[in-house]
Amino acid sequence: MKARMLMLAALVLTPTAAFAHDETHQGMMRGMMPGMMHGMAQGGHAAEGGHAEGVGKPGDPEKVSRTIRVLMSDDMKFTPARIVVRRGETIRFAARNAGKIKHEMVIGSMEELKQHAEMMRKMPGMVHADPNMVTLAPGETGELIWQFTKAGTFDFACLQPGHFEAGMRGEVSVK
Ligand SMILES: [Cu+2]
Repeated sequence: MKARMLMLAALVLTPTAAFAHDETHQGMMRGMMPGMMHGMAQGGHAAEGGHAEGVGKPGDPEKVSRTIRVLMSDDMKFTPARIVVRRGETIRFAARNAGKIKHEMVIGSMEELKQHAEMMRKMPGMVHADPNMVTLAPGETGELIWQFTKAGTFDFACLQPGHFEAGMRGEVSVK
């Protein structure tokens, strides 16, 4: 009971985290975590904002400031795992999956990523696709264009089941 109260408190304190997910996610959350949905509904967050809104917003491909290459590997690592950008920059993350299993890069707050990872762990077959993420098959390349509008330290992670827990995550410092 105490743990659940803490979770609700965290949700209320992070209004932009994970509340505006697509129908599939919300449907599952409704079924799986009625207490959480209740908390969200009370806060009125469900209808607000977009994905990873607290971190920035989907970038305009015509206004890319620079490209940063990111490698994903089966040892559950992103290379680089520490990225520094300036506030306002629009970054094209050119990601490559150098491994033999599926990986992805999802930008968000740590709270948001943890919740999402938990959902992915419970629903391994879940297909998800949002502007704040890129999912890559083995050997595939892809891109994610994101504008970092706020200063601070933000996170990215691979939310394939178990990968986040195995340490497949990184940080973006926005100066
Ligand atoms: Cu992965």
